[in-house]
Amino acid sequence: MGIVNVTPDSFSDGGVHLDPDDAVAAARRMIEEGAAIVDVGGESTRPGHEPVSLDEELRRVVPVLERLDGVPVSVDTSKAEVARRALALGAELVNDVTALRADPAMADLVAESGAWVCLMHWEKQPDYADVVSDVVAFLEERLRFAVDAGIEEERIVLDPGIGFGKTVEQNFELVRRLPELVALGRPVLVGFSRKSSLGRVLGDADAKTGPLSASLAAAVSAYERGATILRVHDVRSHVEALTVAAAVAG
Ligand code: HH2
Repeated sequence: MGIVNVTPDSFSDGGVHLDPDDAVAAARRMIEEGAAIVDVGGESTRPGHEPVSLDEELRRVVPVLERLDGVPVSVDTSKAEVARRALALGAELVNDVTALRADPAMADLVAESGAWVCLMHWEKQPDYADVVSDVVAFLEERLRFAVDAGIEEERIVLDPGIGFGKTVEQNFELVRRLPELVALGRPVLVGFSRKSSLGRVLGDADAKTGPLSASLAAAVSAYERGATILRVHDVRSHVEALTVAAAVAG
């Protein structure tokens, strides 16, 4: 999954794709480089981000989606109205980092549209007994909620939410013990690309991002532990690394 942030303030690529033409070109290039889908988002979720109004999020995302006809698209949003417009323009997956908790209209919209949905773990004030068990319990609960709302279980993807309210050690433990999430029986998405825990484990205690080399190692580690979707900025390098990892796995 290639990341197309149409935002001025995303943590690693803020402002890069703010112009719709640049975002569309980046998305098409990612597909050419081997991405199965591109994730288009108009609101940053990095720590301390500015909330974005509905109008502003639509203004950023809609012109991009209008020009991505025929490209497999996921929309990174927590707002049902943004998701509704994106689905009408052909998006196939709703990537909701709040796991259907921010907008009460989101679950019904996804159910009625028949789209895929990604449910991500994010506790704003975490108090983990055991981070992995707590993430598993949360995702199990959101999975049940989604199915009860009428979303087909076969259309649901789960995500541990790397970097969302977790320490460096907790982020790595989630990947180390990814099989406990995979055991829930749904595809697991991991988004470790460029995240600050990578820079921090390399020795920079104040890192805001991590380098490509570290992103590749995290993606391959997650793949080897059962992740099926890797959300990444640098598509070509990840496709190459994962192709080799897959060849080794046989
Ligand atoms: N991470 C980010 C945003 N959306 N969605 C899912 N499902 N999983 C993730 O790990 C995830 C996500 C944050 O990364 P990025 O999009 O690069 O930055 P920002 O939120 O600052 O736009």
